[in-house]
Amino acid sequence: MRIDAQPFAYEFEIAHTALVLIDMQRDFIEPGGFGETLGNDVSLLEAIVPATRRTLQAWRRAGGLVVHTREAHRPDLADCPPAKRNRGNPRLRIGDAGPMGRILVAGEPGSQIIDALAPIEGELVIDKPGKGAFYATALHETLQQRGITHLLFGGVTTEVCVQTSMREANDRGYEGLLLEDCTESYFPAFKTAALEMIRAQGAIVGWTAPSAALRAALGND
Ligand code: C5J
Repeated sequence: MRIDAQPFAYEFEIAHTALVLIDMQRDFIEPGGFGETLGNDVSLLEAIVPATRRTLQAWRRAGGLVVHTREAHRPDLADCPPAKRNRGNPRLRIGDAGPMGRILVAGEPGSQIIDALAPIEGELVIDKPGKGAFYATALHETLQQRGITHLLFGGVTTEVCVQTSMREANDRGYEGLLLEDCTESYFPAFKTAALEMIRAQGAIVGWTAPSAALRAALGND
């Protein structure tokens, strides 16, 4: 299959490709979670939900593997370095009790994937303690076991967890493409810059394309 992408066409086979949705969890997208405690306007991120849902549904119909990640720490915070917990001056820190339970802690309401994109049976859900999806997780081994070589990325935030995960994937030999309207930042200028960085220099990190280009290739929208 071939997608019109930047900086040039992206080719993939569904059987060897996974859709990876990064951290589409309540803590980032809904008021009262981690994103808002850092002082961000979370409504910006909600805007990508319809396109992401439509793309997820098309990918499911095509029979492709889906991976959902969540930035979530163990309840005892043993996997949260003090440098991460103590940095800055947020209203609530990781592990503190907020309106959606303990901030960025696995199993709390805030760590759940939003209802519109909730995982279904057979999809992988990876809790990650870092920004990158490959750090301190079994994601690489799991993808290798399934013969996955290509990754289609969406999720939040573009320049933090999404870009970090794409760079980690690139270093591990995956061919990655970021779905432009299925990712967002609290800072629109950072999203624009991240997309440009990813595809610059002949796709130095990977490709970018609108999700409609993927759905057109799948032909099942
Ligand atoms: C952040 C993320 N922004 N999922 N996490 O802290 O991008």
